[in-house]
Amino acid sequence: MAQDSEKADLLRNEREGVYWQPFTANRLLRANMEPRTLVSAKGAYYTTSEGNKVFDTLSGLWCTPLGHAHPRIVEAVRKQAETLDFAPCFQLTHPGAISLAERIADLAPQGMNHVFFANSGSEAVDTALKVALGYHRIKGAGNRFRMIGRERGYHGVGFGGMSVGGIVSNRKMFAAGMMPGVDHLRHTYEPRHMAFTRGQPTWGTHRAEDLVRLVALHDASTIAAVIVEPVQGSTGVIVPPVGYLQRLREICTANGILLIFDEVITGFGRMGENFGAQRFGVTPDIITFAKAVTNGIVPMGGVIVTDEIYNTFMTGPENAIEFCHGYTYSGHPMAAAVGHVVLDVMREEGLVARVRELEPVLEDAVHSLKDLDVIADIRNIGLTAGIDFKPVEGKPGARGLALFEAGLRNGLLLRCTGDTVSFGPPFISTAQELRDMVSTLRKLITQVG
Ligand code: PXG
Ligand code: PLP
Repeated sequence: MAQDSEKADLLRNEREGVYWQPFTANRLLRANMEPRTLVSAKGAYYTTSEGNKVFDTLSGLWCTPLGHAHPRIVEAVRKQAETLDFAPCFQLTHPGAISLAERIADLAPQGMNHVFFANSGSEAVDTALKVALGYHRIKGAGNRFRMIGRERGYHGVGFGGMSVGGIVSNRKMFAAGMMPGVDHLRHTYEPRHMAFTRGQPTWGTHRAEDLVRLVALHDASTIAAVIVEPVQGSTGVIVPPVGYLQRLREICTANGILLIFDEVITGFGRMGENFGAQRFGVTPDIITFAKAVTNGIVPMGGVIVTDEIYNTFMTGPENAIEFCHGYTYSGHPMAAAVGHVVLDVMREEGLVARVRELEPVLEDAVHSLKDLDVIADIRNIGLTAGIDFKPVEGKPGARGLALFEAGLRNGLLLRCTGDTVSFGPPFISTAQELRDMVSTLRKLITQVG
């Protein structure tokens, strides 16, 4: 009885909008609490309040590659809560954060040996931008203040990440709060040149030359950093053209500009390597990470920087704080404990190698939908894929929404943004589950039209 009334209260609160939900059409959600309420999760599946078991096609929001309720993680959370549940990280530390930083540095490209912790991708990005500004200032180049982002980029919702981001709907309402001096590269997605490409497109490498133009326009001496996602995740899996990231690296190096890879989605195995940097063979100066580092169970994010950047900060009086930046929860003991187990499980179960094995399975599965008239493009890399649907005439987004709702009642939790569906299934998925995911989607498409 008590439980029933509790449930009724919850539903009423939701309907009244007490809980203002992020990136959500709140009124639409409140009118459709069923089937959109998730009540439990195990392995690669969620259960909805209607009792439907749905396959987690995006690993939560790209963050739970090991699946849900992993017994080792559950145990680590319990144990850490009993031992050291919180430790201040300003002028103090604890063993878990130090050793996790070391393990993360070991996974990163050579020469990137220093880790600063935050609690989300947005905080990681803001941290990275501040590292870039501080680095140049210490070097006596404080006039290097410009940041270069990219159209269609997503770097979270902090003022910094929003400013370098390239999604207009996330920017226009807050235009007055943009960081000064930010410019953008064009994105590389041109479907007429690359539709239905498997892996990296060969068209678009020349778009890296945009950076040469921006350097000519603003002068290198005013530019601090370039920030890009190796693969643009949020805008529907936009894969970098062959050689594109290499060319950005060359131009940055030639002009003393720092290169930041935002690896919040591509980090920790999603590309079949520890980081996208290794998959694409390009070493940036700064990597941002979040999400999978703790399997999404306890929030954590951070940045990895080169020895050169770290050593530049470690100057001045020995008792001075070198970087006046940090969060109450930086290196949180609960997150650090979970991070350790996640890295243990990834190594012991060979999950990064498993991504490499599953990549062709997902690739073949998604591209098998090519015959469907309603599909405009299919793309994939690592354990990610994006499918664009042709919009219903006069109703952009309607097809995506219909697929999403149908999925929830037919075994699939789909991530639909507009008429694009993105896939980032758990690394623990079986090949059969990936094939079933796509054959269920085919049925949904037929059903929804
Ligand atoms: N950078 C990148 C590259 C991201 O993908 C962030 C920063 C921000 O992270 P936080 O933890 O502050 O949200 C992200 C987050 C989606 C989706 O459906 C993607 C993200 C978040 C939520 C949904 O693609 N990316
Ligand atoms: N606002 C106030 C009033 C604070 O005291 C603090 C931290 O002490 C913050 C914001 C920042 O919070 P966090 O460190 O969790 O990012």
